[in-house]
Amino acid sequence: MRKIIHIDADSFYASVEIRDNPSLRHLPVAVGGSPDKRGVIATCNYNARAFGVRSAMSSAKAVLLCPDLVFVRPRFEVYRSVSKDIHTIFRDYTDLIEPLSLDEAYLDVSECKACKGSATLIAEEIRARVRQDLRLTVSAGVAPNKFLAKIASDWNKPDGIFVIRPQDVKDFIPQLPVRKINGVGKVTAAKMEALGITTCGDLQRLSKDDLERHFGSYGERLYNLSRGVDNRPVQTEWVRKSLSVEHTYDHDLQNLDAILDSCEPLFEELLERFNRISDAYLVSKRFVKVKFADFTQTTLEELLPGYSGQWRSLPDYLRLMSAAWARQKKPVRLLGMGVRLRDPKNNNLGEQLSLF
Ligand code: DCP
Ligand code: MG
Repeated sequence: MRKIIHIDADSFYASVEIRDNPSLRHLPVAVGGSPDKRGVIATCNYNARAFGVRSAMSSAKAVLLCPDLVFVRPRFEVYRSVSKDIHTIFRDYTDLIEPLSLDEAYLDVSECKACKGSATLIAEEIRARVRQDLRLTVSAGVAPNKFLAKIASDWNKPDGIFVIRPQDVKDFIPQLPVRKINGVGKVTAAKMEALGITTCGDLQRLSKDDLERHFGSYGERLYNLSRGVDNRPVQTEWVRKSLSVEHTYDHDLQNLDAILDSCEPLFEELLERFNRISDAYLVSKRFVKVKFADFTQTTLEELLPGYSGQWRSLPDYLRLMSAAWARQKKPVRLLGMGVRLRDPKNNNLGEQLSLF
């Protein structure tokens, strides 16, 4: 069973603007183009939403709904930089992060050991840290999959959290309106309503065949979602830049022989780890790391000019390790070895780089 958190910042652009200009705090605020220049609203704070102002609305219509609306020009560089700061907090809990936009992301925290592994406490901690460090609020949804986590983050918005535990899914899902399902827009919702379907519970009464007859290739997905089933993985855009293994020894290794003897198990472990990552990665360099007993350390790496499989050579690692050790010739507390990787997306795209 996975533990997924969906995080979505509250009225993101507007909250950043109000944070940086507190005199706006109690006013209805919209970020976007001004009404006299046929501008559009990117977002607005909840105060403005009470008047019916919404994202993507024309600014002209927004001032009709809310005559006192304060317009602020967007500062995208600032939002991008805040987004990076939020992701830095995320990365203290997991590397499995799928950004959906600047202010929204899925986190797979199934393997996270923080907060005794409680996804709910992790989500609360992330919310608290964003509030303290960045003076912004984010809402969180915690659930066993992406579909439910996203619904959950919206449930108690703004500045809220909602948790759907695996055992809660069966009771939660039947009452859920179909329009909460990602992919069910106005047209599909109307079609469903004509069939007497307004909730996931109604959908559950249709067979897979019925759903496919009415909704085509989307039918099977509806069958699963209406039961709270969603196996899509959290897909990171994160690219591994290196892979390495290291070991700290109980007793310092006193001489080169002891060091070289310790290399083979490390090399085996490196091969094993390498075989577990995507085979799209190519190796550009091999490297070794030596930490001496006095905690000084050195790394030595070498470029692999030929085909990338040639990094798999224990004698070459031994040669590199000897050279690294020879820099100080002292007892050693830690040895490491690894490879630097090429971005799999750029393997055949050398020319594309020149475009930038
Ligand atoms: N955005 C935009 N145009 C839209 C929708 C959004 O420019 N049509 C921008 C402004 C938002 C940001 O993207 O601040 C994030 O979008 P959200 O849908 O998450 O909206 P908010 O964060 O503003 O509000 P909420 O509290 O509902 O998440
Ligand atoms: Mg948001």
